[in-house]
Amino acid sequence: MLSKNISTFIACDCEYEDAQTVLFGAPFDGTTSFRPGTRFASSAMRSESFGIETYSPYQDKDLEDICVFDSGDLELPFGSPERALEMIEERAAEILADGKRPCMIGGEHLVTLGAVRAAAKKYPDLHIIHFDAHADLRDDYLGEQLSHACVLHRCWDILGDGRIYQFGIRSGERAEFRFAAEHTYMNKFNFDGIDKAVRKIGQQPVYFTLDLDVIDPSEFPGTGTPEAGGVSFKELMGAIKEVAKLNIVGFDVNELSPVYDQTGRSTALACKLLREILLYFNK
Ligand SMILES: [Mn+2]
Repeated sequence: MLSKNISTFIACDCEYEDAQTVLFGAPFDGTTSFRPGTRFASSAMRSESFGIETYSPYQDKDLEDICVFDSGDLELPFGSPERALEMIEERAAEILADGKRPCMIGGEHLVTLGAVRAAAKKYPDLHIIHFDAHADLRDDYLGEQLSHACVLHRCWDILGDGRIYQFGIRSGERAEFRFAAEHTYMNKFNFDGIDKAVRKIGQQPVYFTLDLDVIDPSEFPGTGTPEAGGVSFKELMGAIKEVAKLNIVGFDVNELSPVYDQTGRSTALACKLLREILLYFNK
């Protein structure tokens, strides 16, 4: 008998019941302020993931030895951020209710809000670790509160002061940096102080959101809002190794835009990074 052609991220073909981590795609880029295209990231990452090895020489671990279930992409409506967020929250909540950890592939960064809403309901003492070039702390963008430029402000609405830790930030309006000084822990430009943050958070539950544009555009050009002066892949790997010490209850990678990835190197980087994250976070 022949079997169905089912596309997953490489080696993420475990049974749902056995999986500790459940992957899903949130192909939404409806509020992207500059250059859209992130809706194609999850499908591009699945197909390009077969260009990387399942084995990590960094960790001497293999995706074949851990249990990740890829539940595919959500079919998100165009033109309704709120409905898209509801569907993302539903999916994340279902995974969390089953005692598993959601791993979401964006999409633009707004998708994070759906998963954070679900995680904060299950874990009222939730914290967020946020890697990004952009502060994403605007209260509104052109009058719209549900925008990828506002996503961390919306998360703050839920979590309040002192629960959001931001790293690598090098872009935003003055008001966002003032907001950060009062309400979040922000480290500009790099990952200095990540070890301190990890110690401070301890074993409280953490949602980790990784906007891939934190990486320098020379290494990662495939994104809608490239911002010069970013971190390197190696620096990011070091920071993720620190984050892995935390109690990560959910995470996402977002803002890969295959449309601007003419050479394919950004997608290849994102795939390798996701492999490393899945292996680091697997306990
Ligand atoms: Mn960003």
